[in-house]
Amino acid sequence: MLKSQVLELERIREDFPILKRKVKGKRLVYLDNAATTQKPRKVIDALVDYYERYNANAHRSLHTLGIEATEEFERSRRGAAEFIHASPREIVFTRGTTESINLVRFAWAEEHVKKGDTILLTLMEHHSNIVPWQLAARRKGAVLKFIELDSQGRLKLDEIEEEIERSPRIVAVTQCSNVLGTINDVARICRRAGKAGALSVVDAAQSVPHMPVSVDEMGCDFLAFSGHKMLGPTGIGVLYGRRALLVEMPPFQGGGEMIREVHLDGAKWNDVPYKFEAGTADIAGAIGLQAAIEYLSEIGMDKVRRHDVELLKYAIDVLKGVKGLQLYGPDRAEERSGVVSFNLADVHPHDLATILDGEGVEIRSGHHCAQPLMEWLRVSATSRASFHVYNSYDDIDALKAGLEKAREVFGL
Ligand code: C6P
Repeated sequence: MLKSQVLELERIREDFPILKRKVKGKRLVYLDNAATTQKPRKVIDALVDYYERYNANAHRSLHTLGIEATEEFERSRRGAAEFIHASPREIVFTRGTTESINLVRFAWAEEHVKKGDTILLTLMEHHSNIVPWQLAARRKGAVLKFIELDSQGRLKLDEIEEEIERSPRIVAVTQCSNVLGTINDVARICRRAGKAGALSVVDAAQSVPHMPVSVDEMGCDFLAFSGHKMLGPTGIGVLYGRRALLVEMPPFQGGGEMIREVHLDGAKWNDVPYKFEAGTADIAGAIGLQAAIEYLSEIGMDKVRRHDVELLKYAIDVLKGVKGLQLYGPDRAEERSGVVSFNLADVHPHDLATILDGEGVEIRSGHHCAQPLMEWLRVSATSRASFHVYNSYDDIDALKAGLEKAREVFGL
């Protein structure tokens, strides 16, 4: 086995029970981490421990179990805040990136976007960072503008800066593309947006799980990410929001816990962040997310990033050696996060994914919820392999072997 020069892979792989299973009689080679990651024992144990020992609602009951559940839930909020260098009061728990962005659309854009305003996006956005803005624009009579990419799928920075000078209302941009892997200089974009009086919204679904992220350094107004892409459970995510903005925003949903008092003729809102957390939260999810954050922090996000780059370099090299394979995204591993998208001649990505599955290699095929980007690439779909801390060079070799098998099957 080619060992990682950054991580103790054998030890890490031991932490993930699922990696012991077989797929179609073959070793599981899980390369669909951009869709969702696998979970370490520490996360699974944290979920079981909550349900077995102190299951209760948070912020409601004053009994022992209720107090313990509340303490752990709030410890998770502090953990998430520390992880991205924010204050716990700026951390709103949501169901994930999608809900986080929709929260900004309903609670901020609904009040502030006016007829004729521009909402600036890029061609590499996930549908979660397009459709909410389409809905807002339609309702308010605003206009969407999409920044172009260069031939390697990198954002045209000059173009985005020029557009920002024209004072858009919102600049919503992904930190890393889930298809191309491209990493965007969001700090520079947010700084420019701030100067031009535009709101900056960063989709960090593919960055927070893979590299150190500091909202403090980035200077964004809002940042969204999902627990399940960073070794945590599904159903939990985070919206970071600058405190002053959260304080002045109206609630997103109405219900229990988001109020201070309710009378027949009206209600007063709770403090932030609780004002945005109506109803019983995903308490187990938040506790599981905290375990994932601790797990990643023990490894160190610098190392997670270096491991990604190491795998990317190898993958780009290996995949370039597969005849008929077209790779998308920046050439340099340093310019992308742990994602490689490709097409093999005219083989449909779903057929390719099925053949690879037969070899135990799990990749994603399709439009990856980024259809405008597919249109720009002039394809209907791609195949995509994506990495995380437990992936090794061996996994990439298995991907290459599967691709060679596909070439044989399709007579290429
Ligand atoms: N991308 C993928 O396979 P949710 O579903 O809310 O946790 O995350 C949405 C989302 C938003 N932005 C980006 C950049 C994303 O990659 C995703 C999720 C998955 O690429 C599922 S479509």
